[in-house]
Amino acid sequence: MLSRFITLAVASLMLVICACERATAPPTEGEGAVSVAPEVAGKPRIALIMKSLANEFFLTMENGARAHQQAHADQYELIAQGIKDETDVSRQIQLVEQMMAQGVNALVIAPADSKALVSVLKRAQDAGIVVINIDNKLDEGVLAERGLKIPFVGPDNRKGARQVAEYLVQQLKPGDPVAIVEGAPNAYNAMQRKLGFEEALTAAGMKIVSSQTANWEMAQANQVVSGMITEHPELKAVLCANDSMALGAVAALRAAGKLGEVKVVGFDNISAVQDLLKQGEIIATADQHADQLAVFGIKFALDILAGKQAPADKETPVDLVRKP
Ligand code: ALL
Repeated sequence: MLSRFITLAVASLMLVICACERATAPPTEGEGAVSVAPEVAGKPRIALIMKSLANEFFLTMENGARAHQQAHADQYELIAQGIKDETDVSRQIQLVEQMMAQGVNALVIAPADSKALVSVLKRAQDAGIVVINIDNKLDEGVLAERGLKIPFVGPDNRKGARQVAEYLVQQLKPGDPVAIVEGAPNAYNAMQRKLGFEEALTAAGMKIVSSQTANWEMAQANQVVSGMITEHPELKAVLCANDSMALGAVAALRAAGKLGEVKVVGFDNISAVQDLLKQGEIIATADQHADQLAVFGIKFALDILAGKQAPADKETPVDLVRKP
């Protein structure tokens, strides 16, 4: 009797061990394979990992994703997470680890740093989780080094920034001194926007007298722009890589009594800049349709989870928005 019981107990234990191994087994098509459809029991759980929720851009993104999930509640569950501070890269890495521990089926992520997130995302992919990169592209060199393929969904930031700057220069004279306020230096989209600004400014013969980062943050941009106008009192325009920083720039100009004298442009088209656009305190921005960005990523993830072929990168729209 006792021996029969022991045999049964050992047999069930073996079954449990086998089941766990199956659940955690990595995809079989080699490292970085994204076309494998992981087995999903019940509705898939998709984690959306964003950056600073203090930035309206990401709230809009989250709301868009939630609306999509509610309209497709029979198809998937959504867990949306963000960090408090734009540059808190280690917190974002922890979030990915937490989502892995919770056993999500897919991760849709806007990385705060294009290089530093690659390692943890590789671990996620190795564990069989579908990973989709949105908004800010991961560094291609680092991905290639690690043998990783992750589909990217997002706009051409260089093109968007160029459009904004081309509009601005129509209101300036060749040789006018201008300055750039850059996003986080470790973010690929920040680098692309800087390049787009520079291209249009140089082509129109503007003089770039300063280019500094304010890490996407309003308060930092306020400080940076105060310094710029003290050092270059003849400044004619400030090009900001996002709207949060454009708001900081406007605050600095207002405090210095230079509003109107120095033109400001941004990027994102958040609702907080709408009044300033009307008043011409910010003359242009770029709309990258934050409400749709995560949704595109979620749709990609659902396709892969359903065993459809892995989609290639997807370029999403970015449009110039001018003073109405
Ligand atoms: C970028 C976005 C936005 C945003 C910024 C701040 O990735 O594209 O322009 O303002 O993150 O984190």
